[in-house]
Amino acid sequence: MSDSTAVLERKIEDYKSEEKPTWCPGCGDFGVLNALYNAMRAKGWAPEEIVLVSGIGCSSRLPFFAATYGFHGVHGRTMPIATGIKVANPNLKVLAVGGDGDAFAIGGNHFLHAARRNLDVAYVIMDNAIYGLTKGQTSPTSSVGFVTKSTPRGNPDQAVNPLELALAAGATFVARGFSGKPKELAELVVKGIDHNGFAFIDVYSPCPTFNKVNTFKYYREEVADLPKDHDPTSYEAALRLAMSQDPLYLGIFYQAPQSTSFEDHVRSQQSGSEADAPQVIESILRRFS
Ligand SMILES: Cc1ncc(C[n+]2csc(CCOP(=O)(O)OP(=O)(O)O)c2C)c(N)n1
Ligand code: SF4
Ligand SMILES: [Mg+2]
Repeated sequence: MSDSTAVLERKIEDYKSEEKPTWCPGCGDFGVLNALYNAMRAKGWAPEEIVLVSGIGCSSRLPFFAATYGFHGVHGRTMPIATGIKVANPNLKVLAVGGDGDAFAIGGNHFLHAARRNLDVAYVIMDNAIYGLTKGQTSPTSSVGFVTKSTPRGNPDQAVNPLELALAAGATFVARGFSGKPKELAELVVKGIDHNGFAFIDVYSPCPTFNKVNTFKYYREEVADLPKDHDPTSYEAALRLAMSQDPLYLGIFYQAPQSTSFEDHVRSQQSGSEADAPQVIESILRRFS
């Protein structure tokens, strides 16, 4: 466990690995990485207590750049890996990170089930509305009409709204940040970490190399903080504000007033009678005991 002395002694440098980020100059992911360093420091966590889990993508390289444990996984499989780590060792602090393609295209199914399972993990998406690593294809969050190498005549598909998706899937903490506001983003991440259950934070994180539409300038003009009187315990208000396109709101849209996480469920089964445990939980416990 981290004690308060250690918190004071820990510096941002303690969370940086020797690997320097390989992202293009001006990539939004730098701001997210800085926000994560600050959030981990604010929590006072020792780097060796933390596991950063990712899939594949430019954004999914992030664990390399932190002095924590890391698991650079398989494209779209961030959530199963994070679930396995958390169930195997609930004492570890698990943060999941990755891209919009990783989370909502190939990983879309896992995303839905992690949300409804209420896994106690904060999941930070670097949403650049494009596939960066593979050099610029349309992603699930790209707008209709968006022209890329994969949609040279314009994207025919409706964009996924990640916040609506998370709310519909039963996520108990749903927020949006912007990598151009790393201080506010770090605060959101800390609140997501403090939430007991699945904390989803979609972050506008521009890709200046392949997405010339959703730029820092674009977001600076389009974003606004959620109204001060917004009640994050209201699911209906969260959904209404998540649907707004003008402005694009930033902040905590929804936080369920009571949230029982997947891990709580596992723990209660562990402390209760084995006979009462549903088969699936029994098998998980047996595998990791
Ligand atoms: C199973 C599998 N399918 C496809 C790929 C190719 N691939 C690698 S990254 C990627 C998309 C990356 O986009 P995103 O997740 O948004 O991350 P970004 O690079 O934009 O940060 C794709 C399609 C792969 N590595 N593995
Ligand atoms: S291609 Fe885009 S997302 Fe990838 S590192 Fe470069 S700017 Fe960032
Ligand atoms: Mg992307």
